[in-house]
This record gives sequence, structure tokens and C-alpha cells, in this order.
Amino acid sequence: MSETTGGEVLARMLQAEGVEKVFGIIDGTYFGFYASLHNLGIEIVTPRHETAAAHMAGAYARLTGRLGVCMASNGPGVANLLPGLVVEQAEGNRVLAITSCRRPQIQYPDRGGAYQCFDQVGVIGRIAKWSEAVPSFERVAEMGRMALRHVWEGRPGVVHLDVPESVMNGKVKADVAIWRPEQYRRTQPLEPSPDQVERAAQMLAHSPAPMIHAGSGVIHAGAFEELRRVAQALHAPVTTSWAARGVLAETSELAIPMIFVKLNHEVRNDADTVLVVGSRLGETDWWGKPPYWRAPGEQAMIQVDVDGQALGANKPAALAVMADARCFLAALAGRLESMRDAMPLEARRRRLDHYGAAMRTERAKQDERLQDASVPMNTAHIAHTCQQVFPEGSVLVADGGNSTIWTMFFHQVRVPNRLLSTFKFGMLGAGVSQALGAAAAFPDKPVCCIIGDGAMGFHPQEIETAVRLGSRVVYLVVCDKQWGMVKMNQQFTLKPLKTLIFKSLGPDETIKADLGEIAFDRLAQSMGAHGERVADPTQLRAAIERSIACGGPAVIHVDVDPVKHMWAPGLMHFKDMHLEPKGK
Ligand SMILES: Cc1ncc(C[n+]2csc(CCOP(=O)(O)OP(=O)(O)O)c2C)c(N)n1
Ligand SMILES: [Mg+2]
Repeated sequence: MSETTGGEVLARMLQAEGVEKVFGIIDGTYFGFYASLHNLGIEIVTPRHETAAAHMAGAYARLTGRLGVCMASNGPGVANLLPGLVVEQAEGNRVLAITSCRRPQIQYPDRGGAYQCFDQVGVIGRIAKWSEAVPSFERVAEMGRMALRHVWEGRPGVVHLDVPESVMNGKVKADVAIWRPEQYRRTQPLEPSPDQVERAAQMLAHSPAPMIHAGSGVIHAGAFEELRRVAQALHAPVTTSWAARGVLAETSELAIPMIFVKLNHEVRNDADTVLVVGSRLGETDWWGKPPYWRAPGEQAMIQVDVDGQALGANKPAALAVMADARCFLAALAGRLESMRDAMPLEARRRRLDHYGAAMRTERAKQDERLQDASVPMNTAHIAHTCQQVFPEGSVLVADGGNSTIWTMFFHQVRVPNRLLSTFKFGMLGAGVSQALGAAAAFPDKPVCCIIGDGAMGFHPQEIETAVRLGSRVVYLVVCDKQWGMVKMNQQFTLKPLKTLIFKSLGPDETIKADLGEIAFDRLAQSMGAHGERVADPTQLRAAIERSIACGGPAVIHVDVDPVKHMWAPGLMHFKDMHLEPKGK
């Protein structure tokens, strides 16, 4: 019989799951785990803050469809991991967190006075899909399998396994069999029943005005081509949740990007039948309610989700289907493509032409800002120029308040699943490490991260991580020296009329909304990254080109006009979202 540790058993289980990278910071309390990862050839990717590990794992999982694994050590390491877990659970990314805890004799319940000890499972259990502590070596493998079942079941999110240091590191004489994934969990996607597909096809084919609303479920199922086929067969416009933006390439005439806010409302009010795939219809989808959507009595909803808890959660479903998005859409596409002659495609086409014209008009209006050549620059130039310079299909990460909004309005998603942000949680600073997770997912491609100066200030130390890992991330830090988005809201709350007339209040009229300067280019240089500073929009393109060409991480400090920056497009719609829609 050979000698092993609980940490080694877990590492071998991850290997059987095909895990290639684990994100986290090393610590003696789980040496048995990380040393085994290392010996098995699983890469340990180490940031400088545990919350970064959670975001790296989440972004990596979302972009690759693989499992994202992060680790943290008991007490302070886990405490630092918490914000990342909260966000990744909200965003619905498939993250397994493995942590060490103190030995079972003193940890659960806390004996009192124990070092680096808190109720990790109690806290994470409230914020994750599932969280349990392993009580002894004998249960490591079985509880590891339990965790992995939860990881791959239902809506993706955070699953946590807490393992005592004594179990992680303690040597035990045992031959532990490592099961293959198909021996303990579903490995085939959930197929819909043929009669549900048929009913959906009949409802959609005969509807005068069908539409599709796609959520992150389409990303997790990798159902981009199947979605395109269904939309095409139906001639149906496609709106998305914020997080699923671009699941249908926005170059398609069927795509209604979320930035055309009024048009989204119009499409959702025109439709008499809506196919909702992989979305709960949450707050940023206005809960599926009027006046933003047609009333449920006049709009039949077909809802498809792998998670039964999402079905009919916020809007009544005429047909609720618990199935994998890709399986369902593939079957539906096949059926609809054979029904072409039965559908009123002419009328639907006219509607699409009308939507297309509305988008072109609105786009032209937005693009007027690109004529503004003043210095420091209009923020509109940043995302627009990045789109021109970064290779098509590069990952774009958006972070910060108004910086994210500007980025959304001046970027078109042309390849599905290449846009990251924290669309459900709005977590300033998460983008710094999401970009590193994207670089881990696609090591050969440059990653673009456009981020506010406030947001960047939360985790600038991760620039050193990027240098150490050789990550090809270009951070464009939008420097307005203020908490731009909040300052704008504050000004309207304090003095709406004066704000409207003068565009901005004086320095003594706002409350704690201004920031001092961090020279992000020089900060980056101090860590060994390429650094640039640009204020003139005509010099931006060359700075980005040099930054991509340097082959490693780069930081461009971009000075923007702080007043214009506050007047980001679409702000008013954003405000409305905080109120419950009036309709039933
Ligand atoms: C971690 C975190 N703290 C606070 C907030 C509240 N908040 C939302 S936007 C914003 C200002 C963001 O400033 P910055 O990152 O500089 O972006 P800007 O709006 O200036 O473009 C704040 C403080 C938040 N979303 N996340
Ligand atoms: Mg700012």
C-alpha cells in the first residue's frame, strides 16, 4: 500500500476532470495539495491577491467552457477570496474553490482562540451554490465527487470544498481509486423531449412576430451556431442579457445589441412569442415586465434552461423546458429549417429592416463623438480605437463605472463570447484579473482591458502578476481622476439644474467624488511592464500598437476630459433600472 495525502487525492481527481490550471497563492496549510498539482503537471497560476484568483478562474471557465479552480489558505487567504466568490457566483461562472481550514478538532465549531480560523463553510455556504468541510481523510474522495457533481449541475456558480490542513498534508497508507467523471456525474448534456421541441417549433413558426432573448446559458452551452440557425430560420431579432452580449455576432442583422436601449424595449413590445434561452430575466432584463416587455397575456414565453429554478422565475412561461441550450436549439433549428414555407417571413423581414434602420440612425448619432479631437480626449475614442487595432476575436474586458458604459457603446462584439465584465455585480477592479484569466485561456492572443482609474486602483499589484506570467494584457486606464459614474449621480442629486446647465459642479460642491492621480504608466514600468501615457486622441492608435507589439503586459494611462466622461451615453436608462417596472 502506498502513502498518500488528502491533497494528493484531490489533485488526482482534478487531473481526472481534465483540469490544466489552478489559480491561487501557495501556503503550507495545503502543501500536500499544491505540491501534488505541481507533480502532476497541473499549472499553478499565482496572482498576488486571492480575490484575483477567483476572478481568473471565473473568466477562464467562462471563455473555455472548462472548470475554473481556485485555492486559498485558511483564515486570511479565504477572507481575501470571499469578494471574488461573491462576484463569480453572481456572474454564474463555473468555479470550484478548494481551501484549507484548521484541523477538525478545533475548527468546526470554532474552539475559540484558534489561529487564522473562522467559519469558512458557514460564510461561503451563504454565498455559493454549495459549501462543505471534509471531516477526515476517509471522506476526501467521496466529498470531492459530491462537489464536482454540484459544479456541473444547474446554473454554473461557485462550489466550495473546505479541507483541514491535517487532511491536506497528513500522510496516510491507502490506495484511493480515482473514478472517471462519467462514473459519478452527468457528462452528457440534458436533451429536451421531442414533443417540447415540436411545440416550440409550432408556436414560433406560426407567430407573426417572434423574438429570441439569450442569456449566459447560451455561452455555457457553447450554442452560438445553433442560436444563429434558429434566429435565421425564424427571421427573429435577438436581444440578450447584458452578460450574454454578442452571443449572436453583432454584425448580424438579427442582433439587437443592448446599447440600443429604446430599440430593445420596442422589439420586446412588438413580439407576441419570445424564446428565452439560458436567462432568468433578471433586473437588467427589466424582469421581463411591462412597459419594457409586452404583457405576459399578450406574449407567449417559451423558456429553456438547464436549471429548473430559472423556469418561470420572473415571467410566466407558456412552455417551460429544462434542457441544455445547445441540444434544444440544435433540435429546434433542424425542425424550423424544414418549415420555411409555413412561416410569414416577408412580414418579419420588413420588421427587421425597420429595426436595422433605427440602429443605423442611432449609431450615426453616437459616432458624432468621434469627431471630437480635443485634448484630453473624449472617452469615445478608447473602445473605438481598440476595436480597430486589436485582432478580431480578441477578448475585451470592461471595468469601471462610466468607463464600462463608454466601452459598451463604442465596441461591437463580432465574435461570440469574447466580452467580459461583471455585468451582474458591477465589481470595480475585477476586470484586472478577469483579463489575466482571459490571457490564461488564450495565451497567444492579446487581451484588451479598458478600466476606470478608480477600478484599476483596487488591484494594480496584479500588473506584476501579468509581467511574471508573461500575459499579453493591455490595460487602458481611463483617467478622469474621479469616481466618474457616482459623481455624475451625486451632482444630479445635489443640484440638478446647475448640473444640466453647466455640465458639472465646482470642486467644493461635490462630496468626496474626486481622486488624486496615480501615474499608471510609471507604476507599470516600475513592475517591468510597458507603460505609455496618452491624452491626444490622434496618438492613441500608435500607443496601442506599440503596447500590443511589446509582446508582454502594457498599461496605457489615458487622460480623458473629466466632464465629458461623466456624460456617458444612456445614463438615464441606467437610473430607471433601479425602480420596479410599473407593469404587471
Ligand atoms: C468594489 C466597488 N465599490 C464601489 C462601487 C460603487 N461604484 C460604482 S461606479 C463607481 C465609480 C467608478 O469610478 P472609476 O472606476 O474611476 O470609473 P469611472 O466612472 O470614473 O469611469 C463606484 C465607486 C462598485 N461598483 N464596486
Ligand atoms: Mg474614474
